[in-house]
Amino acid sequence: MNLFKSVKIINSGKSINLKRTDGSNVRYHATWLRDNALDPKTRDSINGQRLITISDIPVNTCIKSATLDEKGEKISINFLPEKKEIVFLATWLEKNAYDIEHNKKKGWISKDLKTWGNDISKNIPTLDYKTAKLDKKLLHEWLKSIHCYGFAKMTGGKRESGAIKQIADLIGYIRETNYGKWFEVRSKVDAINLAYTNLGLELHTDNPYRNPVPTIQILYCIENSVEGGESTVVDGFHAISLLKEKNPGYFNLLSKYNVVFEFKDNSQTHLKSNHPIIELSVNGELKSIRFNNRSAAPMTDIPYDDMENYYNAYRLLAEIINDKSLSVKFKLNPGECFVVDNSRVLHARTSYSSSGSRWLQGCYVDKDELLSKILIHQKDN
Ligand code: NM2
Ligand code: OGA
Ligand code: ZN
Repeated sequence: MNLFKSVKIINSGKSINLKRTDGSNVRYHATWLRDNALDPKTRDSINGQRLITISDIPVNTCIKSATLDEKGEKISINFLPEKKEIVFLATWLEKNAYDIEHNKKKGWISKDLKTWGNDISKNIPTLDYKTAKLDKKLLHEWLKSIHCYGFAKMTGGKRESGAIKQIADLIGYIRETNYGKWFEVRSKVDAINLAYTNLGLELHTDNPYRNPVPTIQILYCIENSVEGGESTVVDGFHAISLLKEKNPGYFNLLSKYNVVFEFKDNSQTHLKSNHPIIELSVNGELKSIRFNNRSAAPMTDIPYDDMENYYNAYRLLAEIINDKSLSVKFKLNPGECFVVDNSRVLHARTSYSSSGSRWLQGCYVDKDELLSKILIHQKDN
């Protein structure tokens, strides 16, 4: 495919300008190009890792000549003072272009993600465990939906302790915490955490007091013959977009100030972490939500003048989160589990009776491995 029709050196050799066949332009800096050369002295030809450092690139690096081949597929560049000739593929340059319109709106959501409300109820991404083991393609689709929706279910697992580990292994590496590699979610006396009682739990994300916060969470059902004990999930990113629409000032407040989250288990553990409820990356992308009434500590990082409004903002977000149009409610049956992206999707349970039995196991898994599996599968197909 003919991508480019001409190349020009600009800015006294500090950059090049490539004209595309559609007439648009894209620029690259000399230092950027030199840093990203793909020759075997710059990048190891076996593992692709960079062999040079920034200090190896002369500070006065500039481009002496830049030529486009006839097909418009390759651009060869001669760098001074090194006198080094490097060839770049047009497709590679296009794929890595940075001279583009960057999203500057605060709170934008990656295009890989789809937000949802109650409408997803009839269409919850669900896979049977045995099918997942047999069909790589369906497993991959399921993994992609954990990323895309931050929520999926798996059915048809064994109704026994430890079966959760087999689900975790499909997704990535277990993140061990003070609660163990995985934990028993059952009602017990002298519970160290309200999750280990039969009380209802309001919509929340887990472990906001931990840094980093565990990303993927699995809740796996072994027994659930109680009355109540139903699960609800809500897309926190959807709730945040609605908050931003309704009141941008409130959205700003919740992303601007840290709140404190804390967990104490007297003898063993004392975790404390300061983070905003709405976390944005430096480029404004919506990264995560932390929301947990049970472990929110006194807020001490919000100035007196903003505290009143901060509470109003917090209250409005809670109202949106609890709006029925956002929630997906279901009761887990033995052998079923649900998976959430804990940096995005909130979960809750209703209180349950002391008659019957309810036994869930839970664990955390690192999302980076999930994303890695998705990329690897895309490359292979
Ligand atoms: N458990 C289930 O983050 C929380 O404190 C929620 C977490 C105890 C691991 C419960
Ligand atoms: C948890 C939790 C929900 C449930 O363990 O983190 O929120 O259904 N449990 O018991
Ligand atoms: Zn929880």
